[in-house]
Amino acid sequence: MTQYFRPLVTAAPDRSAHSVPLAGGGLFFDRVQILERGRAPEVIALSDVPNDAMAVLMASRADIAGLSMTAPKLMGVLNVTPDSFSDGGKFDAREDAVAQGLALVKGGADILDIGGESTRPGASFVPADEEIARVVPVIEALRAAGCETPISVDTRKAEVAKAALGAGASLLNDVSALSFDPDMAPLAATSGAPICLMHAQGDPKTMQEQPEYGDVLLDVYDHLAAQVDLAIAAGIARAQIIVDPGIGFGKTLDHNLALLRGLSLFHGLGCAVLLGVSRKRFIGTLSGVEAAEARVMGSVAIGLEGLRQGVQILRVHDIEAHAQALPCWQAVTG
Ligand code: HH2
Repeated sequence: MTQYFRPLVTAAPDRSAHSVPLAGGGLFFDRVQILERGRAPEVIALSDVPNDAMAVLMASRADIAGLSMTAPKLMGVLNVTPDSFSDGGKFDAREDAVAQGLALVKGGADILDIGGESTRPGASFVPADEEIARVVPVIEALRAAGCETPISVDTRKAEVAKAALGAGASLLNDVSALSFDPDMAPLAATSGAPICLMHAQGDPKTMQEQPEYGDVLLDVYDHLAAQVDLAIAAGIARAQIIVDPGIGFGKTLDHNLALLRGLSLFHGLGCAVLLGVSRKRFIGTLSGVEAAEARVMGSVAIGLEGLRQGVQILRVHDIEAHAQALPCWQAVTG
């Protein structure tokens, strides 16, 4: 039976003499939880972890789009769609989108993630030409306005990704983890652009109908491991791959919570880890806050738990709240 090794992360003030850095960053671990299907988790000492697993957990992650992964980075969300679940229709006029992009950068975004197709539960498919017409002019206008922040394009389609890279984007964010468009992997390989592979079960249209897993944490991990292997086989360097458990994408509340509780497992894939919880439905369920844009405090709380488990990139809508929380959290844990 496959064994999985989840580092139990400690912040610097709590580290013991035999702790080691997690992924070459500012967090540490001195124990590991072994997970196995059908068995209760067990905590073991580092000396009992196989050398190859230790090496992956400890190795520094490469810079992504020129950004060091040794300290957390904030990715600001800019949806240029009429129907995104939290900001749909707010930025679909080009000048509003550009103003919001610049405001996100001013507010502290290290990366902008621009999307032209909503992937919220129940969302409909957007043809590539329409998606291109939404995102490309905004990327061009941001670059023309002097914005130098790395731009990621949130798309499942190679045609859109290619047009966005041509317009000045430098990262790809594929919520289908290469399973939607067979041309995405070769595009990422030839362009050399970093790519985020996000786990989703099913298509946005139907994914929340009845998501099912044997063991959600291990199933999502296995799927991402397989997609990382596929990406590497297509010529994408592991150093350019970011992994993301895909909170809310074909997951119930319990699935989301299990993934968040076990998040540090994903460092075992040897890639930077991205987390997107911002304003999501489950935060509304947990807090009783119905309006997506009012779920700021819940988003920050769960985002900080992601950072505590060593997530390198946090994808957020409310940049100012997170940009305020981050240095405070770093000061008390660093
Ligand atoms: N979540 C959304 C969209 N893209 N990409 C990654 N890597 N991780 C995520 O968690 C993620 C994502 C959904 O949020 P949003 O973009 O605000 O909504 P919509 O899909 O309705 O545009």
